[in-house]
Amino acid sequence: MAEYTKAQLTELIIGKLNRNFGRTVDDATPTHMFKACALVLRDIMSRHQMETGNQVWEGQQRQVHYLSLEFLMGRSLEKNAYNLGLLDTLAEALEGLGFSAADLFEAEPDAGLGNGGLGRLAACYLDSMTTLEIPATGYSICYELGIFKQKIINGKQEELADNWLGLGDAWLIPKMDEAEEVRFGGKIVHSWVNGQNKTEHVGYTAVLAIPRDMEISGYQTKHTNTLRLWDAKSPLPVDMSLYSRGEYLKAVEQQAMAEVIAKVLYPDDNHYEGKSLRLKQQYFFVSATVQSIVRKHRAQYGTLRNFPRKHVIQINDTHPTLVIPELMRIFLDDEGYSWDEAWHIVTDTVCYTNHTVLAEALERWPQDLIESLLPRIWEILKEIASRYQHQLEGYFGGDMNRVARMAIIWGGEVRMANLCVCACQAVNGVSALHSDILKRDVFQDAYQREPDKFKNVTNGIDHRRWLSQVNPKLDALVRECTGSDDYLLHPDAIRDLERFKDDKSVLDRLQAIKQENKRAFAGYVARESGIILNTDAVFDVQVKRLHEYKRQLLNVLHIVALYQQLHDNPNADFTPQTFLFGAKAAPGYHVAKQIIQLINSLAAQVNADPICKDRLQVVFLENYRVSLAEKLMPASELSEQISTAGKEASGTGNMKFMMNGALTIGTLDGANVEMHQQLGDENIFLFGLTADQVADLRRQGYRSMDYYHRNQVLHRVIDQISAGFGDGVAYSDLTNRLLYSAGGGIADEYLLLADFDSYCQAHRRSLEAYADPDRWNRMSLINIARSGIFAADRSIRDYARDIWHVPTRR
Ligand code: 26Q
Repeated sequence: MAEYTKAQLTELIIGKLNRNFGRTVDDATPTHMFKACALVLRDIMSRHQMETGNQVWEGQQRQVHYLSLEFLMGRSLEKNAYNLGLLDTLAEALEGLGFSAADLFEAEPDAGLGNGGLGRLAACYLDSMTTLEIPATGYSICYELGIFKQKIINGKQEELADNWLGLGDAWLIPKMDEAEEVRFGGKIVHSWVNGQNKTEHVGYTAVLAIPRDMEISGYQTKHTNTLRLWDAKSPLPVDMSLYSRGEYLKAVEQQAMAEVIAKVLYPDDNHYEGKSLRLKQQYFFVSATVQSIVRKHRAQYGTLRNFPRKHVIQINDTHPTLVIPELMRIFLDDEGYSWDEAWHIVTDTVCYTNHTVLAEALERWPQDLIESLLPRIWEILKEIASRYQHQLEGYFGGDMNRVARMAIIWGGEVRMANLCVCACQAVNGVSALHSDILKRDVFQDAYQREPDKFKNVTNGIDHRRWLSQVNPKLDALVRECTGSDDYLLHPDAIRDLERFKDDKSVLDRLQAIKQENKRAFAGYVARESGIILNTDAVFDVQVKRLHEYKRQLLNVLHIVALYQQLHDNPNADFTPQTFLFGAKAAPGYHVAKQIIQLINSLAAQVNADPICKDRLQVVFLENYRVSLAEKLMPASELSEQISTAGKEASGTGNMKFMMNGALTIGTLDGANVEMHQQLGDENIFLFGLTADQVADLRRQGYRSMDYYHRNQVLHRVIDQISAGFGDGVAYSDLTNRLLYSAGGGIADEYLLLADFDSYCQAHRRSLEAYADPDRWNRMSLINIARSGIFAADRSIRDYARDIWHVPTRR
């Protein structure tokens, strides 16, 4: 793969500096240098793309189209250099030019086109699909502003705009000639022309969708895929002075609509809000994508009859669901196919992945909104819904409750998940437990009718990025112990590491690597924030979006208990612990923001208390994001995965920690269940109610107040939080939610109090293990050795075999 020498790369970089920026090496800034390197790698990938694209075309292979409103790509320069086998050569070339590769990598802004797990999963899957040589394209929106930057000011979250283009667009190639037009509003006119039904859309507002393509490299392959990001532009020129009255208003409308559509990523994670702009974003990207796929297909095959054999469309949660009626629209209105012909093609093509069972995250769009914004789509939706309704009535007979539960349009709303379940070839959950819950609970009626439609594909992560790239010392140890770098393309091979579980020298090296990574991370934190982390303490880490179901507040309860214990017994033995948090809250999620403030109040209290010195430390890491996770994972020792059982669909952070040798304290939720299956009771710190026990307890009537009264420690912790700490901010709003029901909700909806005692015990078990370094290091090694099945390559092979029916490399 290393087809370039240092001299060649140097020449290419200088060429870019000269031609694109009018600079010599001497007057180039790091920004120029970063861009020049990005353009050089981009050219290499474009060449690969042309070569492999031709093979795909000639082989007429089935292609995967991965539709997602989010791709949380992070940084690309180091990734692409790694995949192309140019990491060392590039570093040498840069050094020769007086620049450090590490500094340039660090200068790249994260492409933050996603919120959290769902978006990062899509990014990991692009890497694996490309590495496994699957012809695949990702589609999303080229948001001008990605996920906001988080500042903590006076302990509170403030949001800043994330203007990532400018540097980040070095990777993007605009393709004006592949623009598509997307139509909103207006009216539908049906007429008969020569005995044929003709459908016409009049009075609409048009928006131009322009692709800004990002080339995606794979590891040790020339196969190259594309992430197509749609930018929105008005179809009219900016100067509107010449327009007559009617055109003028239309023109202003079109400009306004175009400017706003690709402006900003919605920062809600696991929460649905029926905002019309969000619906416009969804249709904009879906319509442009479908037109683009169909246009290329027609150009290659001249017919759409073979469409399902050549394409599979994977929809990442319900956000791109409108792809279903949009495909119908094109087959019916543009191709003139009958309803049944069109329906067969569509339903043979589309597959759906569910990522959540939280009721507040299920998309249900008001029908009036859809009708006025997307009149033709609305007609098609009504037809799909009414035909489905008939089938259901036939199948379930008089059981109108079930028919109502499964309805696509109900009570003035369009239910996207039900539409997906109706129309898709396959429906999958993202962990074994989650997929079971979908079958037994959320989609139980559909499951009874069509059991074979329901599948599981447990999530995975890009292990080349999340182990080999971010933790080079561990990567070196793995290679040495397993005797090769086979694990990079065959993640199962990492299992070989287990042969060294009783090898004292390997265990010691593992510990030394962790210690060095902790120091490196502490250095970074000191430079960025001035905070000095205690690297002799256990690094206990909870990083993920802030959500009540993820229970950051349970973590806080435990820390407050430790704090009180220290005050009660200042001279007792105490294992030093540093608790690290990182989390963004959705800007409108008030409770989540209060929890962030609480963590910061607690941190201020604990870190300033002399009793806690060198023993207890609490740090809130500002602006948690992909590039911060990359520094943190290698330094982590204890991974907090403590969601209420049944609520976290999978989790993927849990896998990143495991691969980097952190041990997990967690509930039997999401993919933790499968981690436990791999590890056994002895290599993970499990606690808390199971999903079934949670359901039982809720049925019996959960009373959090009983736990408050029965557990003295818990009682005191809650009283302290309610009163607040030294900064004078009281948190009784938060503690009241744990103790009292309000507004129809139940007290302590996520059962923190029910799990508190068990959680504290699990922490004590973890400290016992930590006190015995050999035992801890052995557990850590076993975690790494058994993490192979959580590689995204495994997930993508599952999708390829069970859902997409496409071949993979080797
Ligand atoms: C929907 C409508 C309107 C506005 C926003 C949204 C929206 C946006 C993002 C709804 C949900 C999301 C994100 C969900 C998400 O990240 N889910 C996570 O997916 C991961 C990958 O499968 C799982 O590992 C996590 O368990 C799951 O929480």
